[in-house]
Amino acid sequence: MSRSTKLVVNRRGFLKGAATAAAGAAAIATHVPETDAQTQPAGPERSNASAPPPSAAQLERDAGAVRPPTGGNTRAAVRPGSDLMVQVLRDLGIEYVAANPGSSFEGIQESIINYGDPPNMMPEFITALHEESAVTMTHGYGKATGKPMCALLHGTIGIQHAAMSIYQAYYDRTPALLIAGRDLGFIAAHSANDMAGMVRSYTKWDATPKTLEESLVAIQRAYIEAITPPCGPTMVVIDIELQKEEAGTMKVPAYQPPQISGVDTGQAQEIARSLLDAQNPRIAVGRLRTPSGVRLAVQLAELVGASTSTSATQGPMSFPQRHPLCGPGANTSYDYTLGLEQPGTVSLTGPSLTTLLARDTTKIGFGGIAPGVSRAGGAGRGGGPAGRTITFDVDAEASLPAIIDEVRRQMSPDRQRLVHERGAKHATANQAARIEALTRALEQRRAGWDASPISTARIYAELWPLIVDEDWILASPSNFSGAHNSQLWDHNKPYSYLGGQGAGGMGYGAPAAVGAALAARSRKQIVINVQTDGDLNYAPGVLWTAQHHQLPMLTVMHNNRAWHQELMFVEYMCGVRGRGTERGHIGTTLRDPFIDYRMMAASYGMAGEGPITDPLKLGPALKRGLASVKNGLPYMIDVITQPR
Ligand SMILES: Cc1ncc(C[n+]2csc(CCOP(=O)(O)OP(=O)(O)O)c2C)c(N)n1
Repeated sequence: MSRSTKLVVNRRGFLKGAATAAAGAAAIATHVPETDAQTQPAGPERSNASAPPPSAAQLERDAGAVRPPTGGNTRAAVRPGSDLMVQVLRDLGIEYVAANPGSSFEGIQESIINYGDPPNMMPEFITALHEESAVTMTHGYGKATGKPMCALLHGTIGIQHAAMSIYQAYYDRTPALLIAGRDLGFIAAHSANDMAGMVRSYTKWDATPKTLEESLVAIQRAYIEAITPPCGPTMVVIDIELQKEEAGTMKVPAYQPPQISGVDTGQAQEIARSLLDAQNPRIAVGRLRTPSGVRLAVQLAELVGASTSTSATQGPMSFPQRHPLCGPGANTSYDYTLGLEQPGTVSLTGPSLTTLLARDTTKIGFGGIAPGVSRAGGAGRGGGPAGRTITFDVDAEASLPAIIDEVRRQMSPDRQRLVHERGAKHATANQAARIEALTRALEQRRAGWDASPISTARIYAELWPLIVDEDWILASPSNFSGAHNSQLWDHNKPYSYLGGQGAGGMGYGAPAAVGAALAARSRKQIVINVQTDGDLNYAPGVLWTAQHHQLPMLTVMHNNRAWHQELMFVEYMCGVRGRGTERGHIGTTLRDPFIDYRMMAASYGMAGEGPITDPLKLGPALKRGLASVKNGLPYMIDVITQPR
């Protein structure tokens, strides 16, 4: 497909760089990462680079000095195309669309807020102060629910602001639906022939439809691609003209949910037989796709009386941490291990069966690997003795119903008795191991209990009794604040802990917590955000979003007044070079002046308190914060903490 760029005078009467698809070009440009080189134009043709320099008048407009034209050339459709686009989102169950406003999607925005009964509901427009935050909200929401939410991005510039967040969601295998508005007529500098190209290497799929009908199909397809494992963000670029077009009697196409492949019947029979024949089977559970996958994993473990491992303390959608079968079990010599979405599983681009050696271990799933990235798995990994491994590159969640059916079919009274006996022994052993680990953990967390700056362990320890009976989500990554939740809290729901940033990019914690809080608001849950200070300062405006939309989010600052991770690196470098660490704080600390986070939150309208330096004042502050959050309003507690 080839395209050309030419200068034309548009209906609004000024010059623009317009893309014209060559005759016969495919109507929708789509990609999958492996084939985009074949489907996308290469080189300068893909951009406006060949256009002559913009005129003075255009530069004025690009800088916002000229108001958009009104009247004649703005089409006032009776049934605008964007109403149908919003109807598609509604039919897909998209709860929220987050965006920082931009005229390239003014049609869609107007439809969200005015179309339907009631308007601005399913989806609701969520006001973001930065595109990076808007997309990270979809990341947090996606991890909390297993479903995509949507973000709107304004032209090339909105996509570039959002790029890191898109990359992180992709790396984290989180579904998200991104719609980028394009207006080739109004501001050429915000447009390009191939806008999605900027993020193509870390989106799972994209399209630039050429008609309204194709736009509706493309939104549906983008949703399907986002939720089909390996999950990831997808993008549809939609021209402003299509949003404003008169739809007439056009119908919204019916949505067909995807059929997600699991193991076939023969494979399910074999896995069920292995689980039932084994004397001591093990199920190793990584990150499943949705809460229903977690329910199925619990069902299978209980049916076969297998001890299980979980990744619930590393991220969402895994086995409940304190389920009686979760733990090493009564006997750690496992003769058969079934791995469900474990990191390290071989990931290919489509379902395929790879028999590596034989069958002491069976691994199902795409593991902890971003779509399109493959990593070698190895025989004998997964908790079993070195032996033969079979890997099925299909979705574990979609495989579980067939395996469960087969286990039920192959179950005999003798096996049932064995399962009960084994399960009871595992439960006793796991409970004892848990008490021992908890006792040890509590003992360790006493260190520095009364210290000021306040210990990070104390924050988690004081929070736990206050939230134990609530339906909570810990949305923020906890590794920088000691990961004390891993041992002190019980991660018993698919969404208890949402895990890390995805690809380690800072500026994630607060917007991800806001995304999770959007999910929480509709589900009567609460969100805990233990917020590192460096991370918050990338995009603090998201606090305003939390306040504006009245989200149940408690932010407790882990305020160590530094980018402490980097301080440690720089001090190490000073040390190994033998020049002393005295100046390691330069460029790595947030002092002179200190930042006042209570005041920052207050300026966005959010209630809060702090900075707290006296550990005795922490507990009462947390109580007040939770009372606010349970009342549906976010709250900020600034705590001056130990570095880690
Ligand atoms: C976008 C981005 N920029 C820079 C970094 C490098 N980096 C890694 S950790 C870190 C410090 C983060 O500071 P803070 O969130 O306060 O956590 P702390 O290390 O103090 O616990 C930085 C800047 C990064 N990971 N991502």
